[in-house]
Amino acid sequence: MKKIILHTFLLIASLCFSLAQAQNKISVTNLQCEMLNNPEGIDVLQPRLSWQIKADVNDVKQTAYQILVASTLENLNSNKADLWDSGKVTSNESVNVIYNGKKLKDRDNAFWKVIVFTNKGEIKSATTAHFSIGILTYADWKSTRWIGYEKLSKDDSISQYSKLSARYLRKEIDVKKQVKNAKVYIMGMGLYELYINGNKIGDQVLAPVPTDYTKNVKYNVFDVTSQLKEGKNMLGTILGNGRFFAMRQDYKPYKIKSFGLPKMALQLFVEYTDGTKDVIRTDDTWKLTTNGPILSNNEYDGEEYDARKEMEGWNTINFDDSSWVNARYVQEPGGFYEAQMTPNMKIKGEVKPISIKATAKGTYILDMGQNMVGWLQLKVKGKSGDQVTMKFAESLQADGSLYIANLRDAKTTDVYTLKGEGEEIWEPRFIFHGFRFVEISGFPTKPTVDNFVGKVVYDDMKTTGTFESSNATMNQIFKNAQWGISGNYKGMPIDCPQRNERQPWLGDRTTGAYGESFLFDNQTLYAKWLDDIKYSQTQDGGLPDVAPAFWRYYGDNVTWPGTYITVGDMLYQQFGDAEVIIKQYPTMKKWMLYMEENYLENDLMDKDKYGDWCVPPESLELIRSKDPARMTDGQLLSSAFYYQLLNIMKKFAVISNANADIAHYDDLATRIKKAFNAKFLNTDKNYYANNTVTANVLPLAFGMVPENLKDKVFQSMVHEVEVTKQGHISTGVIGTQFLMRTLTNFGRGDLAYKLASNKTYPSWGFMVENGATTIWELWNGNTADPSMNSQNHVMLLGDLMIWYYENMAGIKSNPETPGFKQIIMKPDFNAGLTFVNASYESIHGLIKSNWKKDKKGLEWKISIPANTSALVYLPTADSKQITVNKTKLEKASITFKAEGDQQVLSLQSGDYSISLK
Ligand code: RAM
Repeated sequence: MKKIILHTFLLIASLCFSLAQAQNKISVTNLQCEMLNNPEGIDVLQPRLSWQIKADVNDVKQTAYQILVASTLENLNSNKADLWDSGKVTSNESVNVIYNGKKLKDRDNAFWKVIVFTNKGEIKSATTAHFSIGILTYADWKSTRWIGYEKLSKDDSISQYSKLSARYLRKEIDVKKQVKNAKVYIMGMGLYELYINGNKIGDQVLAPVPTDYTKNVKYNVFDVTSQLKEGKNMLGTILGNGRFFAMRQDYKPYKIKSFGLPKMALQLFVEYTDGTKDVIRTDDTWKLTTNGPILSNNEYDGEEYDARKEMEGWNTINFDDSSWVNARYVQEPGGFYEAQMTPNMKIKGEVKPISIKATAKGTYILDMGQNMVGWLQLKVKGKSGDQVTMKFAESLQADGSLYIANLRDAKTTDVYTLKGEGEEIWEPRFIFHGFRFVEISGFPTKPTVDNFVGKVVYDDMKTTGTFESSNATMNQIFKNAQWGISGNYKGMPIDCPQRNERQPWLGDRTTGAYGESFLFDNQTLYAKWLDDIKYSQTQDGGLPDVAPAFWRYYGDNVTWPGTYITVGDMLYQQFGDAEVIIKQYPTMKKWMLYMEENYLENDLMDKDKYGDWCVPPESLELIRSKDPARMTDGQLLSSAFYYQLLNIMKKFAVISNANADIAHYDDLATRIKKAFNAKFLNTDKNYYANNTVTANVLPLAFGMVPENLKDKVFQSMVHEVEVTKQGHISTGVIGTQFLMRTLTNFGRGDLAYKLASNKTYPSWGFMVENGATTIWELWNGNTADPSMNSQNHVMLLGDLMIWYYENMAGIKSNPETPGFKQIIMKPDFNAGLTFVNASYESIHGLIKSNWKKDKKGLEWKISIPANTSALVYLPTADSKQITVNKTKLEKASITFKAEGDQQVLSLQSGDYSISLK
């Protein structure tokens, strides 16, 4: 009976849907599970489901949804929701709806769709989506053995410049019957490539994402149903080093973590059409060789490849492996096994070189025209044994040769030895470089730019933001930021891609991650990073400055580890991700208490390590300033930060249902604020400490300044920026994170604009003027000592990108309704720009803000995604001046109110053309 009712309901409903779809052009798309498209092998049993509503008509609101989840596509297509039929749920939530159906288990498959009920009709999702559960039970892994080869070959070395040849593994398997469904679960440490019958599985590169392998090991899952055939099949893998067999083995072993030699574990799970099943697991019948063409692969030093050693057909059944050995059983890496819940890296683009020039030495200098991260593909013809060497660097010296001093001891060199069989095309597999220039030597003929293609490599995430304005410098800074941010995503956010460092430093991303989230869909990457940080916590609660702690820096300061909390806040604000907060809250709380118990003295936190890192120094070759007038007191930094973190923790306590903690955070915050003002606020002169911009901007941004002195302290800061520094930056990594928004929020958007558009030292524009195509590590990056001077570092962006979007474009998520459920559109039209065209693909859909201003007035076109709304601010006290979609505001059916000398319009979803005359 129930079934009949459901079917009749679905029939009537589907008639209504087509009607609604035809009339209103509303569609439901972008179905995601755990913010991933059709993920294989997820790590949770109650995943979150999200969808987007797209509409060509205005004012579309979801009133209810019905989610149908089935164990097969056939079931779903015939509306047999055997896993979960949510029923019609009255709700406007279209993101992060928690699965609440039949209990799922290891390897279960699920197919789903959603019916959305709106004020404009009912719509079913245009497509169906899929997810599968990983292997969550350790017992299901138990009989899968780790295999590898824990010996060095004759050319390998464990040294400062470790060399290790790649491991090649193969295993012939017998597929007995017709395959209905096959999935492979692979842990290949440090990096793997997987082949079936000679074909590479997936288009990921440098997989899996790096972790501290003693804490957690990520497995990747692939549906390989179509790759297997009945009869004999060949599985093949290549194992590279990645972060597992670390690059600098005998160099500071107490500091640099290494995990051993590469190893792997794999399960191939096969279900036949007759319902029977088979599992193929790694064991010592797998064959292995270290004598393949990849002689060395070392992230800092490069890859060496000898094409003469290629083993034609090694990953197919027709190959003689009699010279190979049996793989050995080796120890597990130690960490928990977890399905990787963030996409791997991919080749995300290609760059054609812009020039190639011969040098007096007989080598060639190739210019990519862009400081990029990835590698170079080489096309070459020559004799067997010819050797092409490619050395990578970010810039050139005055004499036209590579500038390599800032790479420190990274050799950044790829070597390709030709087999001499016609045109040979090669690119490395297990390394990457940060480079714009390449020195080519040993090329057998005269190379041209057509012999090379740059491959741009970063995590496979969507570009979500565009930005263009009337200021060319600001536009170029935006492009540089895009290149820099994406290039430094390597399964974790790293500080730089070129020198012998490349570490996931926490402090570089405190608010940077938030700005980045407008440009790239970095949600799953940062959620993974918070797990890395969680796993790096010491027993008593301490957190490191680098996580995963490949470099072991446990210095117990506040500003760097505090990023754990601010990035959580970003995920909540930008993506509405409350689950991540609930998951991380206990670890966050433990760290906050640990710091309080160990380092709070007289209600102040005296634990700082890096100061306001990298302020513009007193002389141009310095890396770090020694001038007390430029530096900000460490106790001030750590106390202000800790105060700010307490406020965020208050919010998290509510989200995590830990309300009992709030009183403590509150009490502590009140005490710190009091002690802070007593110690640092100079009430005669109305500034903090030594009156650096950073000393004033933190208490202003964090709401620590007594109400009656707010304006005065702000004026002290303005005087420093505007008069003393003549409209230039004087802040480092800490102060710059709050600078632009604070200037604007307190009414001096024009001064923020001056900083953003400046071309003279120190400024972002100065980098652009000096040929930068990414963001430098140092304001004086063109003159400073090379020992710490990367040309592709994103930490100095501070809050600049947030300011571009929230304050210039006017695209901000209302903190009350995280994830852009309600958008605050409040551009500062008077800062100095005359137009902005910006867009942001939020989790609810595409937001656009295009405004232009001239003597006649303001024209503003905006798009608000379906099922969201916006508060739109117009700079006039007189509502009669406003027209919306050619109708006078007062005659349009739009709610609005005056707020000071602005009008605030409450707009529902859709496209609007607003003019102010
Ligand atoms: C350097 C890097 C990094 C920074 C640390 C403190 O190693 O520049 O970005 O966070 O110092």
